[in-house]
Amino acid sequence: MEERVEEVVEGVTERLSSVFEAGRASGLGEDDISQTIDLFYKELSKKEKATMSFLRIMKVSVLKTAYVLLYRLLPLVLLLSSLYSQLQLLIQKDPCLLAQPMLHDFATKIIDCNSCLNITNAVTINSISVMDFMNNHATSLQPVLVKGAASNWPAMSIFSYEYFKGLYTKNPEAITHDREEGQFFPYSSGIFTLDEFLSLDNETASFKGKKWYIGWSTTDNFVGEELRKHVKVPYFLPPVPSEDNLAWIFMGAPGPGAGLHIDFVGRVSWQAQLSGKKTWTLAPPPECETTCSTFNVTVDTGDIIVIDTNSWFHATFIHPGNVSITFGAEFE
Ligand SMILES: O=C(O)CCC(=O)C(=O)O
Repeated sequence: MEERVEEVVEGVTERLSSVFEAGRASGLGEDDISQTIDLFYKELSKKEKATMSFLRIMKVSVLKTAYVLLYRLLPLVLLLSSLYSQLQLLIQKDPCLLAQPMLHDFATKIIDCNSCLNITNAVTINSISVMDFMNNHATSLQPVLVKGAASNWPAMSIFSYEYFKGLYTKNPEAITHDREEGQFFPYSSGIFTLDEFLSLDNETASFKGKKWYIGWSTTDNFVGEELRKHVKVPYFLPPVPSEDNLAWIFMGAPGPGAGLHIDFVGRVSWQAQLSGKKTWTLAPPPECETTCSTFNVTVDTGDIIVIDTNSWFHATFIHPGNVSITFGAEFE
């Protein structure tokens, strides 16, 4: 087929050149030559005409496609890939950026909606063994509320603003460590860093002034070891490696707690309610919002809740009464 096309093109080109030459030789001007070419074209056979216009169309389409790719799509692709690399660099420098709701779509996993399909509440349990928990609940998306599981922890009477401030002040390197390695959640408190939190004036610290609710994570060895003198691994979870010092602390006054968000943390989290009473609102991610339900779970003082915060959007509310203080971590 290719040979045939080439033959036709060669034949037409040769004849066209001879028409040109003949025209020039007999002293014709440009207009006469173009009229001659028109006549020449009319004399071409159907097949010759079809081949020539096919080639013309091909040439125009190839040029058009090249133009669109080069001038329209290429800059867009370059712009997007440069934005993507910039974003990757920013996230490498400051992983806390992933806590920004705007960036969650880059980070959160897409869940299979069958796994939240019939979940409309948390399972509430009074007592459970490690084996029962691991076999029947650890991999399910249904949150588990274990009543009273932290009620004999010393932390219930020890943890307070003054305790946390004293702990960090005893070891200033821990402040530097957690400022650089940890995350701080200001919510609507107007307190933006761990350093600011640890320097609150007495009135604010004792909730007599402006009310606040904040959270932070710690991976500092000293802080981790001290905190773990007063809290335990929940009795229904397997032991954690001793070097695993990650902990999340949330505390603040009655009223709104965390705004609706989804996490990007390593594993499934548990949280012990050491003081106050908190209601969690859990909502499925957008891909499951028509198939799965939104529901609330209320956690009383002394209870422990286990939630896959990477799969459920969550927001919290602290009930009127005591200040809320929680200690949480992740498990395998
Ligand atoms: O305890 C809270 O108020 C919020 C907890 C939270 O947002 C989380 O663990 O991701």
